[in-house]
Amino acid sequence: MATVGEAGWQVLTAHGIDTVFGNPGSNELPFLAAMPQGVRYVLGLHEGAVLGMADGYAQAGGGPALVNLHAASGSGNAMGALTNAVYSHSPLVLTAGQQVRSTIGQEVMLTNVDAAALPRPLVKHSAEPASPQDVPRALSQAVHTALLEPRGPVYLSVPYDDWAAQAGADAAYLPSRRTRTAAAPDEDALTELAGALSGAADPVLVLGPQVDADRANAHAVALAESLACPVWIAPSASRCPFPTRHPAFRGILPPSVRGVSQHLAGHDVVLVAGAPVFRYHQWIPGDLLPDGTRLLHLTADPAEAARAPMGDAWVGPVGATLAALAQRVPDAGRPPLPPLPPPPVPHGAQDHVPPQQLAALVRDAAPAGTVHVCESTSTIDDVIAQADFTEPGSYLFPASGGLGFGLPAAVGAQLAHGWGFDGARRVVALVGDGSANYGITALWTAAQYRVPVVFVILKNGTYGALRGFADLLGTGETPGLDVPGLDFVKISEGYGVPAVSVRDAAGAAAALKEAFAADGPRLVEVVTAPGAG
Ligand code: TPP
Repeated sequence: MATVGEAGWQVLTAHGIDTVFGNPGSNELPFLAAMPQGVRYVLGLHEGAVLGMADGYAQAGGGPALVNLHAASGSGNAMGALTNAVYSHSPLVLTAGQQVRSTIGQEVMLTNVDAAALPRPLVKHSAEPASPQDVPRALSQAVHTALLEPRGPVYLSVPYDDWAAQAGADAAYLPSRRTRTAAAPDEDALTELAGALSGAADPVLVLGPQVDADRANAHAVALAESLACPVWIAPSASRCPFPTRHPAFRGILPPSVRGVSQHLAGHDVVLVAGAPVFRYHQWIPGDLLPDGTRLLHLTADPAEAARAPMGDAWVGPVGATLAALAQRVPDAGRPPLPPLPPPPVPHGAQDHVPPQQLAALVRDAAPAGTVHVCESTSTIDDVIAQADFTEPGSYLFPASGGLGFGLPAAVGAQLAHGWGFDGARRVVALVGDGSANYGITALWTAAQYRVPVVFVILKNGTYGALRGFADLLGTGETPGLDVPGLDFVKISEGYGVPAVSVRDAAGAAAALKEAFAADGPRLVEVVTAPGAG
């Protein structure tokens, strides 16, 4: 007869789970002791980094990622990073160790009091099984729930004495179970959407992260070419759903009501696919839509459909629906859009490299298909303007805006891409000198597991995005806006990642070339504003 630990791990490995991202405590040791051969444990030194790594791993690899956290305190540390995983629809299975079942009521040390309630507003499902024998089934439920559309993180708290208990015979049914969401688009939806798009005089596509997650970028291109229409990325983009050098590509919509509305003016039909309507960020009020514009919304997430303030929504598989629309919508007979002129690359002085110039240098130094994990909050438009993304999965950004994603997610993404071995994709992290501090311990994991991420720190000495907000809100000079005195070379070397600091374009180009040629992680600190070094 199997133990609960053996039966539980059989469920996990049956779903292809071969990696645990974790930071352990006493409550978790029995679970880890039952870990079968062939499963690798990736240690993160802080739970925010643990979760960010798992998020990057799941987004880059497309499968579920298992996270193991220490009771309430470890779960709490992971909570900020969890907000990103919710909005990136990452199928994360979070497990947390609980104290011995018979002692939970006494609230002995390290009891996770009311454990299932702890992450509840964020996760799709949260539970603590009512008996040891229910643990394998609860794990199975957790994995299926995380993977069923709309995907998302789930949480399971397990008392640590459960793992050694005898499993029930029923557990044998679990490993081979499969659950599926309907993969075919709805015929009525296709007819309506195709009719509205082909009948439009001046349509526009607004694409979101789900298009990229579904690897439907090429279908979006085909549809845009049939319609001869411009394509925008939805505001606050966490992925890039369209090739950035395609003539139809227009960039990211600004994250405000008025900004979106102004950019959509003149279009009679807008199809928003695979994004919420909309992830506004800056409060600049205005009309939700321009006069005479009809908004059609295609999403896999019923909650996204329901909470939108305008438009008609269809809930269904985003990638498959775009593929079918691309087949069904006839060529509009309009001339193709002329491409936008390539953006000029600003040149810095001897003492700094402007972000857009740095983005161009990274583009030129990175091997084709490199995944860009970006968390330099005031320079996203610069990166997108210079980028030459052709493949799905080329770009990741924290989906809820919670900082601490960039460095860890880059490590997780590189692990999903097989350490970059044998021609597998490389990963570069473009992270601000403010953002880097929230997930800095990921450098240690990169060093210890020799994960060859190129970490680029954009050093401007300030929280640039907040300075932008201070201008917008008219709040002037508030406290807490600058981050002077950080030496990322020393910090990086302290965690075991070789690093250099550069302040001119030639130095940056040389350092990037060397970093991409290395067989382990490298960090390049680049001064991006005058006086920041
Ligand atoms: N804390 C968390 C966990 N998430 C946040 N989004 C913030 C604080 C608020 N915040 C948003 S942008 C930002 C801060 C602190 C500044 C980031 O600065 P940096 O990484 O240097 O990039 P820059 O804006 O200068 O380009």
